[in-house]
Amino acid sequence: TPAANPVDFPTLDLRGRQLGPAELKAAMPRAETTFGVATGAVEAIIKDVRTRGFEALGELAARFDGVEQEHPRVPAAALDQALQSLDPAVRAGLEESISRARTFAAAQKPAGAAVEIAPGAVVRHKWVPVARVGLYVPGGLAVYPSSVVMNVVPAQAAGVPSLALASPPQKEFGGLPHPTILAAARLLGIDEVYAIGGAQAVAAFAYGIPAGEAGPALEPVDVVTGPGNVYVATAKRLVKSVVGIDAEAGTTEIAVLADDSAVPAFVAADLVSQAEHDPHAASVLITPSVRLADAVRGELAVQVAATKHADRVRQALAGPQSGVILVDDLDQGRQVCDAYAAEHLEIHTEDAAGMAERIRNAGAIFVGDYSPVSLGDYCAGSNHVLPTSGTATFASGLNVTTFLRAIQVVDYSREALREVGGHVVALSRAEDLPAHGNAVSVRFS
Ligand code: HSO
Ligand code: ZN
Repeated sequence: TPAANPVDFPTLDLRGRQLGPAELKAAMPRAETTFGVATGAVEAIIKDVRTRGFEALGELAARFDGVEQEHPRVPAAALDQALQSLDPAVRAGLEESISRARTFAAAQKPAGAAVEIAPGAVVRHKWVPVARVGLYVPGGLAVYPSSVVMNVVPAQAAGVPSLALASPPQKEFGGLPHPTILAAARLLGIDEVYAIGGAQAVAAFAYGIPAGEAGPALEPVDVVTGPGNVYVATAKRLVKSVVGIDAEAGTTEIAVLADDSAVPAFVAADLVSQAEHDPHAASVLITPSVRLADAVRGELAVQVAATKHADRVRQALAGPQSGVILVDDLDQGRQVCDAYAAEHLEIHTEDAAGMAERIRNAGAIFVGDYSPVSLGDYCAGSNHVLPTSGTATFASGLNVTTFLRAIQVVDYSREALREVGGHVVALSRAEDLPAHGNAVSVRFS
């Protein structure tokens, strides 16, 4: 093969620098966030949907999606049709993805803590699913039926009884959402699907739309999940005092911690795979080995030249959010991983499993040569909706508990209350809330 053009993939050299956790965090390669730019426009859309319901949705569909629409509900026949027309190989892939995700989700249901704190004094957690979830699925360039699977499976495993899906109307599909999205919904047993785009879908889910001339009501939901552009993210942020939202999904990112035992072709392929999503995607290699870094660069040159979305990948790899971070040793490498808190962290080191145990911050960890991120994107059984932009320091990926609430149940007998009552009275006095203490004493006087 002719020598491919080298790929621009910047280096950050941390060798010999003793940086504390906060300094390390500040040194990490990150894209600037565009925050707040859409707030005004999105506020107007939410207000419009709240006050004018289906009429507003129709106008927004005409304005943003170029389609005529009276009522956004997708007919059941369109869902059936989409599944029938689905490529059999894609259907088989989705079925495998669903089955593996369901197996892991079923095992996630919390057992529920129940403790007899003292004789007759029982406190427990009662886990209850939310009643209704609205899932937004983007349209346009990124049509991700896999994301439908990842959002729906944990909600269903949690026992959520009502699930609705919204995705933008597409002109080329007669005003319906993309057929692959409809097919995925149908495969998962979802029959309530709407052709509504972006911020207006989030607004409709959050506040609901009463029945009217256009047709039946769209009932409000308790939780809105799903990825989307800056408008969707802004809408979710604006409605989150009314409904629960999943963590805001930023642009995808992969970090790879590797030593000389890594296979450069595998590492390069995985960096390219996530860079393919978006020119702003982040691909980061953390290694103490200059030799490995050079070998991965060589592989990138060859692989990027041959990949379909080479322009996008080149931009992502060259961006300020991507590059090689050179470290003194694997221990500093581990500290860098924790400072970066990647959405996806791959570990290609001699003792990959041991290293994975020591990592504290990551959305998901992929252990060893044969657990690439793209496996997790589709068919590992894990979830691909994961915290980005360093939010893995406090947030988790989508899972069954996202859709559950832990209600604390307190059940004391007369004797158990009497035994602890004096302490309640004393504490209530200390807080100058004597009626609190009285609510106990009154039961024994
Ligand atoms: N890597 C993306 C998910 C995805 N990949 C969907 C392919 N399709 C964010 O985790
Ligand atoms: Zn991906």
